[in-house]
Amino acid sequence: MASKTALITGITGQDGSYLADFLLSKGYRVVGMTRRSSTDVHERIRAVLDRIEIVSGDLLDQSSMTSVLAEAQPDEVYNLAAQSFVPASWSQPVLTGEFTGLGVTRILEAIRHVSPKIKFYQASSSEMFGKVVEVPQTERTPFYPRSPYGVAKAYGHWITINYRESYDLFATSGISFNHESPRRGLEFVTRKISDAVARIKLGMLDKLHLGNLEAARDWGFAGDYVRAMWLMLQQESPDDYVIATGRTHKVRDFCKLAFDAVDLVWEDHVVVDPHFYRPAEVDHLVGDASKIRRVLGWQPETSFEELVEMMVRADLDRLRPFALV
Ligand code: NAP
Ligand code: G4F
Repeated sequence: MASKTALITGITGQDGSYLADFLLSKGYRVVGMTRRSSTDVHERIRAVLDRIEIVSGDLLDQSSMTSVLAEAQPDEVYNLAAQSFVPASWSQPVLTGEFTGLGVTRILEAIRHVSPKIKFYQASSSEMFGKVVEVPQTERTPFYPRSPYGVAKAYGHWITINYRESYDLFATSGISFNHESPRRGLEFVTRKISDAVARIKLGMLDKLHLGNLEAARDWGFAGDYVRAMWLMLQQESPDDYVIATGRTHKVRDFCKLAFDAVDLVWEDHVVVDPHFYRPAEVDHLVGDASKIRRVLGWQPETSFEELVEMMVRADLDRLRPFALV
């Protein structure tokens, strides 16, 4: 059987890089869409650059989305591109709506016109649950987003369902809870902590400034989550799934484990800094992934404790050559 072709938007991001690794291991032809940049943005996909194809496109540009699909001729499209950092969505709310919300419609329109047979995955987010109305959150839990990002994701989620119902597209939406890795952006709290812990251990830093330590998240490993995305597109019919571990921890728990991993006491180094508080917070997320477990047989393979350890070790290894001691 000829190998399948997958187009990944957001291939330079955390999830895009893990998904590219995963699909290559499955024998896919992988095409990654990137936007124009004056600097090198391929750091996370450097190891596979010679095995994938890169095409130029931008979620803001309808004609580029159509050209990318016509050129790549994919069987599957994974839409992972977005302005994904929640605080930036308050400073750039309109742009976040354009990228993270309307960008989804642009891709769906391109699919409709170029090849309606394409299977489509939309990266929806547990941020849509926001000020949660029930615990744990399932595919049926109503949304109450608390940031322009969450609102834009809710739009992307519903337009995906709408195109499935209006045009009979194979359009699916994975409602992912937070997932992290050594490839996570440094601005997100888990990687900010693991990076700082490594720097403190190596004598390069003394204090770590954080915001709300009481916020609770259902944190999993990104490598496990891209497998769920792929499974969703291997089914006979499209559906939406919560992707989560079902366990929740506070930011302070992550701190404690990360500092423990290098025999440091977190209270000696963490400073609470109101600068990092958000205009509206999402206090407590925990997902109920029983549907994806039951229907697709997916479950996470990496525990919270293993994830923290993996991230701290990776940052120590990365930073050790730069340490003076
Ligand atoms: P990420 O590391 O921030 O990656 C975002 C990607 O989107 C980057 O490749 C970025 O390209 C690209 N991008 C941004 N704006 C674009 C535009 N206008 N045109 C084309 N590409 C653009 O995010 P991630 O953690 O991998 O998350 C992947 C997706 O899952 C995102 O949609 C995110 O919102 C969603 N999600 C993530 C989580 C999570 O916990 N990680 C949970 C739920 C949902 P550049 O390299 O050029 O910036
Ligand atoms: O790591 P975060 O920035 O992730 P957040 O806001 O939960 O969003 C991530 O997960 C979503 C899924 O639910 C994705 F859709 C989204 O794209 C992104 O990947 O913050 C986590 C928590 C927040 O409650 C925040 O207030 O950590 C708290 N926090 C405390 N101090 C901090 C900090 N967050 C950041 N980024 N930096 C801090 O210093």
